[in-house]
Amino acid sequence: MTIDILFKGGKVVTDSSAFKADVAVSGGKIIAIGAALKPGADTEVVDCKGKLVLPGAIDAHTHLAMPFGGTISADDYETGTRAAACGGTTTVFDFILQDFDETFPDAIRRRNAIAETQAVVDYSFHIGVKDIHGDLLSTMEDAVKMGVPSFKVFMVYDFGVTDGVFYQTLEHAKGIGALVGVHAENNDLVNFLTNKYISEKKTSAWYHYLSRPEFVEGEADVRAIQWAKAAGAPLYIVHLANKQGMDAVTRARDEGYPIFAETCPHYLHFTSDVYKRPDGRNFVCSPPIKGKESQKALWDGIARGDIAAVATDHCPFKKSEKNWGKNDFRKIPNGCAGIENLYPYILSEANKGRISFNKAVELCATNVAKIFGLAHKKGAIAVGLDADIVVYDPKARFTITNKGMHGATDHTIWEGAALKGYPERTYSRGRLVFKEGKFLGAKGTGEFVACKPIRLTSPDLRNL
Ligand code: DUC
Ligand code: ZN
Ligand code: ZN
Repeated sequence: MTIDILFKGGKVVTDSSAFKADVAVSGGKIIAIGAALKPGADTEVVDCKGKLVLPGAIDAHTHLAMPFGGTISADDYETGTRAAACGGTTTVFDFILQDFDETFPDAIRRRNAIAETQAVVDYSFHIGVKDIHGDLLSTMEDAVKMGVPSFKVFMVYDFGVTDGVFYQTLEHAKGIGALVGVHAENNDLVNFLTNKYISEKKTSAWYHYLSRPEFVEGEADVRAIQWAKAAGAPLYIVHLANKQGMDAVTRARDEGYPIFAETCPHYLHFTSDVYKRPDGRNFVCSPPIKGKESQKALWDGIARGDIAAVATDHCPFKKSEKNWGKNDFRKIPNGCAGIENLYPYILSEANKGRISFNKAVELCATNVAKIFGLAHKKGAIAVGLDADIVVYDPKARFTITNKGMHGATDHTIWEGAALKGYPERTYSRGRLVFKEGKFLGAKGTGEFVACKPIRLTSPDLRNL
């Protein structure tokens, strides 16, 4: 087989090893990994000396062009995936919010019609469940057959579900190879605390945090785990941000339950103090960023292996939209940009010595592929997988600025953050989509990735 691209002389990093090797790519796939591989006459040789050769990240959690908070999130499938590519992310999972009375396959078709014309890297979906009346729940099987075996319920927001619907969804999902994710916060408490602070004229962004403090999320995590255990179903807790929830996840996993937790870079880097800043509204997301103790619990959870994945919850809004809530935190659209910062931030933390590079790869790529049923195509540097490859320069220095980002947002909560190391190149199925700060991909070249049915029966992903 002719070699199209040869990554020469770099250090290949997987979730469990790191070794000097060349990586050969043909037809968009990795075809060989080994010492001193020989290029053909037409092979493009990429000099990777002093560089790491990594699998592209898989962002398990994005909201692209999502109607939310009285507007639509600022990045669509084109600009969002463009930013992803420039941060070394080669697959994104986007949330489709089901419409009321809509079957799950119809929801997939509705969003995929847009995504397939816009995406610049590969993508897949989770479905946000709003309505299971009548036969709607049974259309989950068809979604699984279409390659979308992952669903999410919200315990908050006006479209959130009751505990009964949540439980029914878990029970139904487990038998058909589907996985349920959950946004866990206690809706009644959020409403009570919000009304209380507003009636006391406490309206700044700080009260967004105080209306959704640690226990509001922690209680819901405990409850969600309780339902999953009772239903005998696996559970994926999205954007975990608090210690009580982290402890509950660890306990359940120690007992052998297939409970998986995802956290986000903003919970690992910032604390709730950001809500006291004059621009605190720009950090408003839900769940809000918590205090130091929770942040430490999340890093400890990563070290123990009880955080399975780090993803962005990318849901950016323009400054002018964030400003709607200058004097009323209820009017701030919830969400922040992060899709371009995920891999650079986590890899930088590895480069600074907080975690290993293997762990960074595990959290941002390999585990995500295993959990969501796409390890047959993505998530590792391995023969037969898609050539989704990042060449990473550990010596680079990078300061995040909104100007240097490639999405459609006009500000970033990461402004000024200093990173050690940065992606130099990103390849999506062997196509160069990012090189030395410049986007080189093309609209509509990203493809839908069909995920396999998900059957997680233990907390251990190592043998999958
Ligand atoms: N939280 C956010 O901050 N934005 C999007 C949806 C969510 O749950
Ligand atoms: Zn959420
Ligand atoms: Zn989200």
